[in-house]
Amino acid sequence: MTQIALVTGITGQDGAYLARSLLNDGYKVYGAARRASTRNLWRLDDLGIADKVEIVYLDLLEFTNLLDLVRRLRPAEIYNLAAQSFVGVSFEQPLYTSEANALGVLRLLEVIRAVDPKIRFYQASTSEMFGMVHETPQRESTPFHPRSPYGVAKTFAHYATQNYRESWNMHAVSGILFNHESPLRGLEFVTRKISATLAQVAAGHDTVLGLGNIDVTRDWGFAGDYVEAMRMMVAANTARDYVVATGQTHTVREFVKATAQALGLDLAWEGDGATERAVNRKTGKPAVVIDAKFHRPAEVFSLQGDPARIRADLGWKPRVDFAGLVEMMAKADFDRVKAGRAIY
Ligand code: NAP
Ligand code: G4F
Repeated sequence: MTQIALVTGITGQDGAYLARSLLNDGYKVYGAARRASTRNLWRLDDLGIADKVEIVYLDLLEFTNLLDLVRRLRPAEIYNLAAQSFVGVSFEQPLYTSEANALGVLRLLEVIRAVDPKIRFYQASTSEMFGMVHETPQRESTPFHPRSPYGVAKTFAHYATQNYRESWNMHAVSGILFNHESPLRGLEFVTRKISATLAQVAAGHDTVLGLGNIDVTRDWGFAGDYVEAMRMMVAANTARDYVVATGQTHTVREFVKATAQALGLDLAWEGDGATERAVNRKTGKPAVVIDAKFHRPAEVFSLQGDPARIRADLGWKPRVDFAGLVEMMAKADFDRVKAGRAIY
């Protein structure tokens, strides 16, 4: 019998990779999207699966909408990837972020409890919950200390998922995923901003990359690897939460340098603090500058995950390392720029 999966956040980075993975294994995939005034399925187009996913309208703020959909589709698995996922914006829109990322998850859990508690549920938790980290590396037992409205809302959703598992015996699990990136990453996130802008500089465009704090560190992996971890958690015999990470950490500055190298850009770094910048030796023009508008009211300075538990229990491990990720993103954006294709 064909397995049915409902994937919320289908227009996002992870939605696209997860849908492809499920389709490859014969699933019927319903992709839940918010109504938009323009078609926004470019990631599904990029992976060549736009006509294979059945799009349904869903907004996490609409209880009846969620109830009707789950009643009608009767999925065996629900992956909740939908969220206001940009930490920076959550400081400007904390109420909306909480409606979607915290209460939206509770709405979905209530719907599953009412329709069929046997539906398996995946919640997209995040390393942002560790925030001002209490130990390094961070593991499942590390206390949470979120530093943004986004992190606070996701922490609520994380505990709600755990509570429904414990109260109603549901297979409801949270993946505590560290940053994962790809050529399909949104342009507002720092890695893709770097790869897209430096690809333009390398192609001779007159563009400057403005960044905030480049000393922060992140544990960056490849999104295509991380959606496999989601599926393993949902398929596991025991419902359990897992940290999903590479275990390696790098600064934003290192990401910039590695991307420049992958693109053959020769940068000369000068100055420090607010005046630090990198000049393109070929043109003598600044290619990277520090711009205070990208600083956040509260910062998560360092993240490094310990994926030991998911490796031991489920056999998951990342396939793409930092160098591979940087090269993949730089090449994809350079090819887009060279071909004159749209940069989304
Ligand atoms: P993304 O590219 O920003 O995608 C987010 C998706 O959520 C989009 O499809 C978006 O739709 C949808 N969405 C936003 N608000 C919604 C609402 N009210 N109702 C229904 N859909 C809504 O994010 P991602 O990188 O794929 O991440 C997927 C999930 O993992 C998110 O929950 C994120 O918070 C979490 N996460 C991500 C990472 C990471 O490093 N990528 C790490 C840990 C956790 P529109 O296209 O209409 O905006
Ligand atoms: O790429 P970022 O915006 O990702 P952030 O804030 O770590 O959040 C991402 O990962 C989380 C998992 O840990 C997810 F839950 C979340 O949904 C999202 O996918 O920023 C990374 C770091 C930050 O410390 C930020 O301050 O880069 C720093 N940064 C420096 N300059 C910048 C910039 N970030 C952005 N977006 N833009 C800059 O110009």
